[in-house]
Order: sequence, then structure tokens, then C-alpha cells
Amino acid sequence: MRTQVGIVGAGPAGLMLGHLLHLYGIESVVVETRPRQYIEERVRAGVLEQGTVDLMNRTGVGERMRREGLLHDGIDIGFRGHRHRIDIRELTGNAITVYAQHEVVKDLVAARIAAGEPVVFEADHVAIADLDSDRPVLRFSSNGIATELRCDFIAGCDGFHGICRPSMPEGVLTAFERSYSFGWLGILAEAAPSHNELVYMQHQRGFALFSMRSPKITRLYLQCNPQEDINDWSDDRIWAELLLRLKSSDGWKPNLGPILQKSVTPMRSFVVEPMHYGSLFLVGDSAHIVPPTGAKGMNLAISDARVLAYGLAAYYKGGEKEFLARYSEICLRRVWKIQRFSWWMTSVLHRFPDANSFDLRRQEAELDYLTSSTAAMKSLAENYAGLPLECEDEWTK
Ligand code: RFL
Ligand code: PHB
Repeated sequence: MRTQVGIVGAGPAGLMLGHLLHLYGIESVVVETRPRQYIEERVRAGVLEQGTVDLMNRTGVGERMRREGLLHDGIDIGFRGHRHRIDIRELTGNAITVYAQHEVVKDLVAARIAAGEPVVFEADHVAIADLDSDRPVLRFSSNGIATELRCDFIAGCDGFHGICRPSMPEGVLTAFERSYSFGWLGILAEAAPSHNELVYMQHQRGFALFSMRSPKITRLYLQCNPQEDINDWSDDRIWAELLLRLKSSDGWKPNLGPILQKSVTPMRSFVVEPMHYGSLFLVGDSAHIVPPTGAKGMNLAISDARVLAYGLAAYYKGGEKEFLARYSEICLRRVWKIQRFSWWMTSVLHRFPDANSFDLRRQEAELDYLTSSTAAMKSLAENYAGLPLECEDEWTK
């Protein structure tokens, strides 16, 4: 079997890449280890940058998002028990949309299937080879039948734990990493959101975040130990801690309700350079991870996919390989700016176990500055709503 682009992984990166390639008239096959239902229900990110929203709308996959997504013009940053609003729309002209990652995934899978483009779920024994040639191969089994797919290019969209990054020869990649001494305990609760925007709250006991998924579902997070056993957290204990940390001087608090799902996520910042070797391109979490505080991971995965699709289109249209050769350099400029922002949001809002009294005062001064200086608020707002893409394609305004 043959295709132009073999795509490993059906997360936001792989599915958006496949979608854009289809619009450019380029063939691809998406190969995913998990069942369709699993990827369409996996609870993850929730905040879409303006650029991601515009891309979905302009490429014909935004219909349900326009109906069901929640448009937010600002966010609250809280500390010492007071909330301060940052008006993202006023400061940047842009807004954000709260629409769950698995809904984006559902919309992209539906578009792919409607277009008759191949996607293989529940693939086994996925492997890639011949990356230093111009006929790399993607091998997998499906329903017990082994397939060897010859490709022009392979896109490694298989996330942090995938096989593509480790398939690069030793010595090609340099990894840059920072781990954090905390994680996030996240819950989904059947409770109407008690506020119409997100609340990021710094607290002596640790960070807490109020978010949402729909007019009936609240999403909440608590800073916790990364090795925390979720079984040690009864629903009562979770609510007590959330109420303590989110307590606001104006009396605001989240609505309580049955907890539908709870889990602990560790946090890390991670980048590999380069994101390209031979015929293999790494896209999204397979090349980089950000801590979730800036709500950037899915957006960054989608912007990598967009850059790669643009480069592949230039190649198939006129044989131009120059843009593809610069894929890694172009993506990494944005990746590092987003790493900086995500690290900064994380360090400003979390309680670091080794912080001394100087660090705590400095952190409060930083939050005081952030919520009182228009220049500081504008910097946060432009990063939060999304920095401009490093290349202009047909879907840029
Ligand atoms: P994914 O989504 O991990 O998709 C990779 C896919 O590859 C499959 N796979 C394989 N397929 C074939 N062969 C193999 N050998 C394979 N190995 C793996 C996997 O099953 C999977 O389907 O990576 P992608 O596409 O790069 O997308 C990245 C995003 O998922 C991630 O960055 C975000 O979820 C991060 N994130 C957030 N991002 C945002 O933009 N906004 C947010 O508000 C936000 N909040 C979050 C987050 C991530 C979180 N967790 C759970 C890590 C909140 C949390 C709690
Ligand atoms: C979420 O709703 O899951 C969410 C929102 C904001 C973040 C991270 C996650 O920074």
C-alpha cells in the first residue's frame, strides 16, 4: 500500500493535519492505537485560542463549536482571596472559546470520515522505518492483518509516549526538560458553572482553577503532589479543598454537584530539537509538552500541524522543499515562546514547596503588578488569546 503522508496518531495534531492535507488535495492515512470511542471521550484540554477557532471555522469544522462553544472575553486572576478580571477582548481584540478537546477530536473524525479519508483505529504493532530515505514506511496491524504503508513523508503525531520520537537515530535529538514538584488533580462535576469565565487562583495551600465544559458541567483543578493517590481524595475532601482555595472576598464560590470524573496529571515542560529528521516530522506533544496552566498544549499541536500542512502543500504544488526543511526552525520559535508563557503562568500561580519567605513576597508582588498594570495585563492577554502564527497560509485573515 502507498500514500503520500502517513500520520501516526489521531489526536488534535494528527487529525488537524489530515484535515488540512485533504483540503490541499494531499492523500494521507491516519493510524491510531486506541478505539474511536476512547479518543472521542478522553477528557483533556478545554480552551481554544482565537487562531484555533478561526482555523476550525475557515476550514469547515466549526459548526458545532459555534453552537456549543462558550465564548469568553476575559479571565480572572485571584490572590490573597481577591479576584481581578483581565479583559482579553479589550486588551487584544481577541477572545477565547471553551470547547473540550474531545469535541474538537469528534468534529475532525466526523469530517475525515465524511470526506472518505482513511483512518485506522485500534492498530497494533505500529512502527516506522527507513526515515533517512524518501520512501519511509509505516507498519501496523489491524484486525490481525499486517500492513506496510509506503509514504513520501511520515508525521509523528503520537503524543509524548508515542513511538515516533524514539524512532529517530540516537544522537539526532537534544531534549530540554523541566519537571515540577506538583501536579493537578482535575475533576468534572455535574454542577452549573457559577461564573461565566475562568478563575485562576493563587493560594497559600496551592493553586486552584475554576473552568467549565458546558452550562451544566464545571471543570475544576487543584495543585497537588504529582504522586498523589486519587483514592485518598474523597469527593468531600476535594470540595472542601476547592472551596478553601477558591474562596473569594466578594462571596463567590463554585457550585457543588456530583463528581463525574477525577484524575491526577503530572506536569512537565519538555522540548526536543530538531522536530524533523529525514522524512519524519514530529508534530504536537510528540515533540513538546507544556504545563497546562497557560491552556496551550492543544493549540500548539494544531499550529504545528498547520505549519507542516503548509510546507507539504508547497512541496506537492511546486516541488519546493525549502519550507519543509525549515519546519523545525519555524515551529520551534513559537514552541519556545509558548514554553516561556506556560512556565511563567505556572510559576506565578503555584505554590513551590521550596519557596522561602522572599519568594512568596516576590510572587505576590508579581501578581499585584500583573493585575494592576495595563502593560502586564496586555502581555498576558496576547499570549493567552494566542500569538500570531509564524507563517501565513490561506486560512490566515
Ligand atoms: P495527543 O492528544 O496525545 O494524541 C496522540 C495520539 O496518538 C496516539 N498514539 C498512537 N497512535 C498510533 N501508534 C502509536 N504507537 C501511538 N501512540 C500513541 C494516542 O492514542 C493519541 O490518540 O497529542 P497531540 O495530538 O499532539 O495533542 C496534544 C494535546 O492532547 C495536549 O497538548 C493537550 O491536551 C494539553 N492540554 C491543554 N491544551 C490546551 O491547548 N488547552 C488546555 O486547556 C489544556 N488543558 C491539557 C489540559 C492536558 C491535560 N492533561 C490531561 C495532560 C489539561 C490537562 C489536564
Ligand atoms: C480546562 O478547562 O481543562 C483548562 C482550562 C484552563 C487551563 C487548563 C485547563 O489553563
